[in-house]
This record gives sequence, structure tokens and C-alpha cells, in this order.
Amino acid sequence: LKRVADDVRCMPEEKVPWFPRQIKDLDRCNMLITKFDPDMDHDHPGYNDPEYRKRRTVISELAFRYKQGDPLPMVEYTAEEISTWRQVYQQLRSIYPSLACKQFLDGLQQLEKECGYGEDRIPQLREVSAFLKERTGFQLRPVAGLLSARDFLASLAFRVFQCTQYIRHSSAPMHSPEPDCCHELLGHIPMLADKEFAQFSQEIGLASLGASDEDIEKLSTLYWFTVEFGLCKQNGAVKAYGAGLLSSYGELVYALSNEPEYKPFAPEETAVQPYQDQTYQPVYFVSESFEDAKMKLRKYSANIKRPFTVRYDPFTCSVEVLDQP
Ligand code: HBI
Ligand code: FE
Repeated sequence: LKRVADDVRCMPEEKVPWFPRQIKDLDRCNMLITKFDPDMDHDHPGYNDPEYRKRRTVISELAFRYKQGDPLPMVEYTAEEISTWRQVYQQLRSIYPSLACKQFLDGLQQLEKECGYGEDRIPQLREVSAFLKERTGFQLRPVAGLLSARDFLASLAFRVFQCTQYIRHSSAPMHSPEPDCCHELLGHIPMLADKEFAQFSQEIGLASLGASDEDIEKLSTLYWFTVEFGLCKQNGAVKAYGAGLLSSYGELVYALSNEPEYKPFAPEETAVQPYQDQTYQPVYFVSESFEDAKMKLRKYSANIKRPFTVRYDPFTCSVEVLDQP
């Protein structure tokens, strides 16, 4: 009886959407968006390639079967897949030193030295996850494709990054309409090796738990213009820290070309800026520094209205939910 009363007291407005409380609950955060899937999207470069689609099905199965705590699945990549990786790696690697932010370059250098990053092989999620865990406490879990914003953000609250394991189609090495391992391993992972960035990511995740659909949409837009397409000032120059930029040669060059519009990062405004997921962004948001983006985002998150507050307990990897009358 007491139990029921507690639940009712904690959730006065029946409207609070379900959210994970323990890291194990992430097994239920698996809602895929099929928008850019090669089986559904006629414009996908792999749509007319049955071999590619079969390969994708095999790798998807690994993600569908995965349960929290299982060892991360290993994939034996084919020569064609490694060749795609090599092209992406070589081309991007050559422009990083002048266009990527310091945190990214540091992370990538560590990964090259200690985690087998290089053009000759595609790193395995298992080794990358172990590397991150030691650096920032982040770990990976495999995912079959683009996840719903709510499920994707919720996993960040537990310092879990949901990571695709397949690679883009060989006919379009410089572009992928959906996240793939080039995007995750080159765009996201070096940043997640940075302590400050890891915390910034977890805070977005914590702010999303149990939030309304409207707030999820805003947080997702903030995520888009920071973690995916963010720019920041560093030593008087503007550099990229967003993973969507750092995994796309064309857009990385474009974003720093002075051609697009630049706006100062301001969460209230950024959260309602319409965004593009088909072509390059018409506008990018520039923060004064990393610290600046993190502080502003923290302030924004604190203002999201929820009938409770959450606190992450790193000892149990769970979220405590506290009443806030
Ligand atoms: N799903 N697998 C995957 N990878 C992402 O980077 C990703 C996602 N779903 C949503 C998302 N990113 C963001 O653009 C926000 O909507 C949270
Ligand atoms: Fe991404």
C-alpha cells in the first residue's frame, strides 16, 4: 500500500512519460526511426543493392539481440567496408588539424595511440567502449539505426552512447543520410573522451528524462546544433566540435567557410531554430568556449518544467527521482 502511495505522490500528473531509472532499463530504449533506413528510403545509396541490405540486416540483428551488460558484439568487416573506412579516414584526417577543436584533436590522438585508430581497420565497439569507460565513464551499446530522440537522449543520462556498427554504402563514402560507424567513431567518440564534453552530454540526457514531447523536441534541437553541428571559439579562431561536421568532409569545410550564417549560441533561441537533416545547415551556432556552452545549457535545463528532479547515482548507475512540490 505504501508503495502505491509513493508512486502516486512522485508522479502527480499521470502525464509523465515513462523513462529509464536504471541502466538495465535502456534495453527498452530502442525505438527506431525508419526515415533514412536503406529498406525504406528510396534515395538511400544502398536501396538498390541487395547485398548491402542483407549485410545491414545481419549487423542489425546483433543490436536487436543485445542486452545491457552483454559483451559488445564484434563485426568482421569486409575488404570493401574497410576500403570505405580508409577513404573517409584519410580525407577527414587531413583537414582535422586546421578545422577541429582542440578537445577533438586530443581525443583522436589518444585513440590513434591507444585504441587502434587508423586508416587500415575499423575499430571494434568493444575496444572503444573500454577505452572511453576509463577516460570519462562513457560506454557504448550497439543500435540498429536512428533512434527516437527520447530514447537516444535518455541513454546519455547513464553515460551510455548508442552506437551504430554498420558502415555507409561504398558508392557514397563522403556522405551518409543516417548515422553509421564513421559518424560515431570519428565524429562522436573523440569528443566523448573529453571529461567536460562527457558531462555536458550526460546533462542533456538527464534533462530529457520524463520531459514533455515539446521539451524533448527542444532538447533534440539543442543537441543538433551543439553535439552534432556545434562550433566554438578557440584562441581567436572558430573550430568545429559537432560530430555531424567532424564526420562529413563536405560540410566541415562548408561550415567554416564563412559562407553560412553564424549565430551566437543561446539555448532559448537555438532550441527553436528549424534544422536541416537532408543537406548542409543554413545556420551554425558558435559558443564562446566549451565551458560557455555547458554553463548555458545547464541553466536552460534547470528551467525545464518537470514535477520532479532527477539525480544520477554513479555507484548504482541509476537515477534517483526526487519530489518537487
Ligand atoms: N540515433 N543512433 C542514433 N544516433 C544519433 O546520433 C542520434 C539518434 N537519434 C536522435 C539523435 N541522434 C539526435 O539528432 C537528437 O534527435 C537527439
Ligand atoms: Fe550523431
